[in-house]
Amino acid sequence: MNFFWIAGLFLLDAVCGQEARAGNACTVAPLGDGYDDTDQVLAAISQCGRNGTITFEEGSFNITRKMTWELNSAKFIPDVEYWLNMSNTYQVVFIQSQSSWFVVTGSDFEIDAHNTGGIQGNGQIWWDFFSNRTKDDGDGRPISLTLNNVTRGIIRNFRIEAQPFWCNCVAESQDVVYDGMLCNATNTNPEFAGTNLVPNTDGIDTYRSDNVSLLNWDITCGDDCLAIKGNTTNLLARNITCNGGNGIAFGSLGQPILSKCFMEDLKLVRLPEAVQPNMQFGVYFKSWTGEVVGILLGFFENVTAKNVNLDEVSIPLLISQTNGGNSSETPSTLMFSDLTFVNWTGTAATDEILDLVCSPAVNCSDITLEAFNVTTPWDGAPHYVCQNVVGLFGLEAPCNQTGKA
Ligand SMILES: *[C@@H]1O[C@H](CO)[C@@H](O)[C@H](O)[C@H]1NC(C)=O
Ligand SMILES: *[C@@H]1O[C@H](CO)[C@@H](O)[C@H](O)[C@H]1NC(C)=O
Ligand SMILES: *[C@@H]1O[C@H](CO)[C@@H](O)[C@H](O)[C@H]1NC(C)=O
Ligand SMILES: *[C@@H]1O[C@H](CO)[C@@H](O)[C@H](O)[C@H]1NC(C)=O
Ligand SMILES: *[C@@H]1O[C@H](CO)[C@@H](O)[C@H](O)[C@H]1NC(C)=O
Ligand SMILES: *[C@@H]1O[C@H](CO)[C@@H](O)[C@H](O)[C@H]1NC(C)=O
Ligand SMILES: *[C@@H]1O[C@H](CO)[C@@H](O)[C@H](O)[C@H]1NC(C)=O
Ligand SMILES: *[C@@H]1O[C@H](CO)[C@@H](O)[C@H](O)[C@H]1NC(C)=O
Ligand SMILES: *[C@@H]1O[C@H](CO)[C@@H](O)[C@H](O)[C@H]1NC(C)=O
Ligand SMILES: *[C@@H]1O[C@H](CO)[C@@H](O)[C@H](O)[C@H]1NC(C)=O
Ligand SMILES: *[C@@H]1O[C@H](CO)[C@@H](O)[C@H](O)[C@H]1NC(C)=O
Ligand SMILES: *[C@H]1O[C@@H](CO)[C@H](O)[C@@H](O)[C@@H]1NC(C)=O
Repeated sequence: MNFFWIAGLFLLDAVCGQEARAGNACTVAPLGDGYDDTDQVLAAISQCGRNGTITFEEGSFNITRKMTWELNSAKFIPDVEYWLNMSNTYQVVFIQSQSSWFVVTGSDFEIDAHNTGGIQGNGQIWWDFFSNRTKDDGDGRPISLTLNNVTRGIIRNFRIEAQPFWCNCVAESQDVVYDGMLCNATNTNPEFAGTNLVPNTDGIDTYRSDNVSLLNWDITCGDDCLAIKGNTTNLLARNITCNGGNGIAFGSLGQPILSKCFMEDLKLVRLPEAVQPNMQFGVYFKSWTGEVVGILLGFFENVTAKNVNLDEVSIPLLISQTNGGNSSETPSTLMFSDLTFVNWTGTAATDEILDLVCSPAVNCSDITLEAFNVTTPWDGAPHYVCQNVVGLFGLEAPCNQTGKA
């Protein structure tokens, strides 16, 4: 059974639920500007919320008071072709023109799914469908839950099963708390065992948002567990488990500013090879070369990652200022400074523990390691790459000038 309740005054933009499978079917269409949709949504939930299907037609629902949603409706069978048609999803997220299924916007609300409700993304159908197709940003695969233009919103104990694409996105928002979030993109089709069938299933992408807290997250995915993108400031992430994927990413195209990100109690867990072969990075920072995007004026500063436990992570800590480019291109001018990594334990899957490849154009400055004790396989000597770093504190052994690759 799926429950969630919503309090406060906000607009719910929903595109969801086709095809009734059993029981009653209700369809709710937004009444339109100036009207209140709360009564009709509650009526549909009481009529069709058990063993039924509620279809929210495209549009904005004006929910003006606290309500309880009791839903079994998440069991719709997605028609991939239908959802790929951009007319059937929202394009509110400006990063790379992504599509969204549910968009929540507004202020002073709380959505509590009590760990039983949320979104069934039916990802397997999508992953299989895209297994032999090109996957591009903005190709229409929907973000499961999008918060856009939110002020003071709380999402609590929410579950998103089998996200086809990004699980969450928060954009253009401030003072948002996510407390309790589960996302699980796990391939179960034996045909694709041992491959990463689930790329782009990021736990969350944050964009142009201030004061977002991510608390108590459990993410299984084949891509970035958290992707902190352009103009995210004052981010707090605490008690985050990332199962498989690429780890925690900082980086974006454009002229991004990322500042004051504090993360603690992070766990990166490698899954069995047949389920998900990637557990690529612990925390990584990427920027693009100057030539690709023109002159970059952004900076990443004051990022802390504390109490990080790694389980066979390929490269625990990486800064790459040539992501997607090649060495003949203009170096990136994105500046990294004041990065602190405290109390890192556990194991790496290679001896490349630290790989800081900073741009010769601007250098990285003030990188501090404290109680940074990640062990290499077979206890081999760790390999530390540090290029163009000014002010590196706390590294026990001298740097190796270049990587081994
Ligand atoms: C929402 O409903 C209220 C009445 O409860 C109305 O005053 C308001 O204009 C409606 N808002 C929108 C955006 O339709
Ligand atoms: C849903 O239907 C199934 C079988 O038709 C029944 O066993 C079950 O009790 C129903 N659940 C609810 C919540 O009504
Ligand atoms: C997409 O959906 C719109 C609106 O339902 C429809 O008019 C259009 O023909 C669809 N496009 C395709 C390629 O199916
Ligand atoms: C992809 O695979 C499906 C069957 O799994 C097949 O029907 C389809 O033609 C293939 N598409 C391409 C572009 O190869
Ligand atoms: C964001 O929401 C506020 C109300 O909370 C509204 O006034 C504003 O127009 C919205 N901005 C956009 C870009 O939709
Ligand atoms: C994720 O889904 C897979 C496949 O359905 C399941 O085996 C696994 O237990 C799930 N993980 C979590 C944390 O729910
Ligand atoms: C950490 O988050 C998980 C959910 O992902 C939760 O089960 C656990 O209780 C949390 N731990 C603490 C110390 O709050
Ligand atoms: C980030 O903010 C800066 C300064 O306000 C602005 O110049 C830049 O365009 C913004 N970048 C993005 C990606 O929003
Ligand atoms: C760095 O960020 C933390 C919050 O994570 C904040 O308390 C501290 O004041 C910031 N330091 C600077 C120099 O801005
Ligand atoms: C270091 O982090 C681990 C979790 O990864 C935690 O159990 C331990 O208490 C932390 N140590 C200190 C000194 O904070
Ligand atoms: C580093 O971790 C290893 C394995 O957990 C442990 O044996 C060693 O004592 C630790 N070293 C320090 C300096 O804490
Ligand atoms: C860095 O690499 C390790 C393992 O590859 C070596 O054991 C170190 O000797 C080397 N250190 C330097 C300063 O080059």
